[in-house]
Amino acid sequence: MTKKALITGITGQDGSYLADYLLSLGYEVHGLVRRVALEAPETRFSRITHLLDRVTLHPTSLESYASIFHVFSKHDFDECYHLAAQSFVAESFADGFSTMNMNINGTHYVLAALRELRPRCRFYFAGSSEMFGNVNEVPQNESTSFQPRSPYGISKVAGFHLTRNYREAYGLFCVSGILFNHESPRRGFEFVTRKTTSTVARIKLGLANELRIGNLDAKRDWGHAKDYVRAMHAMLQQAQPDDFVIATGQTHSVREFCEIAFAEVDLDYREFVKVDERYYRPAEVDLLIGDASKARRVLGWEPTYTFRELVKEMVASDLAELRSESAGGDFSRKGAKVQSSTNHV
Ligand code: NAP
Ligand code: F7E
Repeated sequence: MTKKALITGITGQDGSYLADYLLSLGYEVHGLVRRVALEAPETRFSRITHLLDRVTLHPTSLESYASIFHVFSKHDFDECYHLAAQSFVAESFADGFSTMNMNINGTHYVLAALRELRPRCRFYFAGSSEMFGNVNEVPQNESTSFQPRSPYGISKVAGFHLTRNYREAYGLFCVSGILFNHESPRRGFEFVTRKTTSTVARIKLGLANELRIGNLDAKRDWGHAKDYVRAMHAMLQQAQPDDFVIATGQTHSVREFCEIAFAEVDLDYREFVKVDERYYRPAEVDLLIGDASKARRVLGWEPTYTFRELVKEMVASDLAELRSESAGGDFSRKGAKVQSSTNHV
């Protein structure tokens, strides 16, 4: 029988790759989107343009229990991937309240609606290496303690505990993936990798002359989003619910990322990168490196992209995108299947 999956955050980097992956496996894919997104599909749906005619979208507010309840009352999903979140750490310092409200309550509402209406539906929570924060162990695994350094990290720790509590208290199949940084050509422009590769492309084409950036010494375990969405799916196929770290096991500094990205277009990053204090965070996570041996052993999961391949793909994609924009590229609008919700939400 065809499996039916719901993805919150389907318009984001991971949601779009996960939708691609589940469709390739024969799933019926549904997504929750903000109502406002329907007003500007050209920008809001840019990552899912290619699959709009193969998914069903539900305009829903994740800040309203009634709105989420309504979707679950109409549809019996086999799997729910809860990816929607305010995901930019820097923004969480600027507005901790909205990050907390969205990330914690949104997760709680989805879990509560599942418990009430669809207790058989399996649930995935998008946990994060930011939960480890000020790490007391290198590399970090499923037993490493959480010492978050940002409102974003704190909100993810709360979501992680909520997810575990619903599993233990109500017997729901609820799991958290503790995913380390993962990037791609679909990454948001504000994250350091895409900010770098998009600016490298602009510099190469003569449209910019510098990259203003913050802490070059921060180190991250960067993988490719395409690899990481396979792990999300694998977690929901297990006999027992459990949490997993997903990471490459290698760490690189922001400086190394810049060096390789500029070198891809035969430029020396030292000539273009300008450190700007505005991009420093009030509290930094200095070093992240994950130990995904449990995922390798239990899920049979392996990353397929190397760090260099990731950087190369992102630079090439940004160059191609910019060249096509300069040549007058166009957004082709496709019809999405949008299910109307009730008027009161
Ligand atoms: P992303 O590209 O920023 O996508 C976030 C998604 O959440 C978008 O679909 C966005 O919708 C939606 N969203 C944000 N605020 C919302 C709100 N108030 N109401 C409804 N929807 C809202 O993030 P991502 O990189 O795909 O990450 C997916 C999830 O994994 C997030 O929970 C993130 O925190 C977590 N995570 C990411 C990484 C990583 O390295 N990428 C690592 C660990 C965990 P709009 O398009 O309408 O804004
Ligand atoms: O920063 C440093 C910055 O914003 C990476 C999210 O997906 O991964 C992501 O969070 C590092 C930090 O990602 C700039 O200080 C220097 O040390 O790309 P980022 P993040 O904060 O690691 C985790 C796992 C998530 O869960 C999050 O949702 O780069 N950095 N200069 C900079 N960062 C940015 N954004 N911009 C700079 O100019």
